[in-house]
Amino acid sequence: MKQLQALIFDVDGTLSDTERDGHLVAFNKAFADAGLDWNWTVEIYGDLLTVTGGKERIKYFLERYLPDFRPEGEFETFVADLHAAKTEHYKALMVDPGLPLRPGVERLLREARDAGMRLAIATTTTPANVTALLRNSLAEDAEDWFDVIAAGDVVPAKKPAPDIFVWAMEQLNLPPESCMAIEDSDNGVKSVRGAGIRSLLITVNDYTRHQDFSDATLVVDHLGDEGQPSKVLAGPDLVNDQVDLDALRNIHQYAWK
Ligand code: XBP
Ligand code: MG
Repeated sequence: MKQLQALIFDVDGTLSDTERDGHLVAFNKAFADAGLDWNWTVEIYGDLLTVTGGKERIKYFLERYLPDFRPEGEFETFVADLHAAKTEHYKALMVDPGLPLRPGVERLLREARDAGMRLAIATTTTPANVTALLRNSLAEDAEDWFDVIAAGDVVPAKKPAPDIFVWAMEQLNLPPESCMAIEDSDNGVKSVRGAGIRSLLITVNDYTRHQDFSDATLVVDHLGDEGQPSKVLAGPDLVNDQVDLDALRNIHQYAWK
């Protein structure tokens, strides 16, 4: 049995509700700037979330909803430019109005950091988006809290492929038995399990609460914070009403027993 040495966090939907309140808003702003009359609703976006990655999501939208659409100029360039404009809007939204972290995220990160637990990120989103969220919603120096920030196109295949978690563990120089992943989606579960990580905590959100998390070690509504107890949806009970470091060490043992 290996000791738990690192926590690898997903970003979107896990650290913050960035999908609904960040990415979706930024996509629609970029479409309007480009003179496109596309308006992704919260509902349509729920379907589009089956595909991870913003560029990949735009392509999936076109295939599924506008199969006859042809941009002026080269298709890949059109998608890349639209996506770059979306990233600019996203970064601006992280500053104004900014987005809160989900309950207990800051508490757990601070506890883990103080205890010397190594921290990493594995996400499909663009690196600049991660930086913008961490700086504005956590702390000015929050990027330095993480030994590894694995993001976006650093690997060719995005979640549900395991590549981003494999890459993060290579950078950490740790095997799967020493790591726990914290995720919010079924695509995340597939990626984590494909990378050989068994220790998996899920915090659900409105987009993901009905997905299949039977492969997770523990499923909660959120991590829990002062006055906001965490509710266990599947897996072993929490001793306190929060997911703290003791709880993570316990579920790590449980996952590998
Ligand atoms: C997150 C995503 C991301 C964002 C968009 O998935 O799918 O693609 O929605 O980011 P996960 P970019 O939480 O599973 O990592 O537009 O920067 O690609
Ligand atoms: Mg996510």
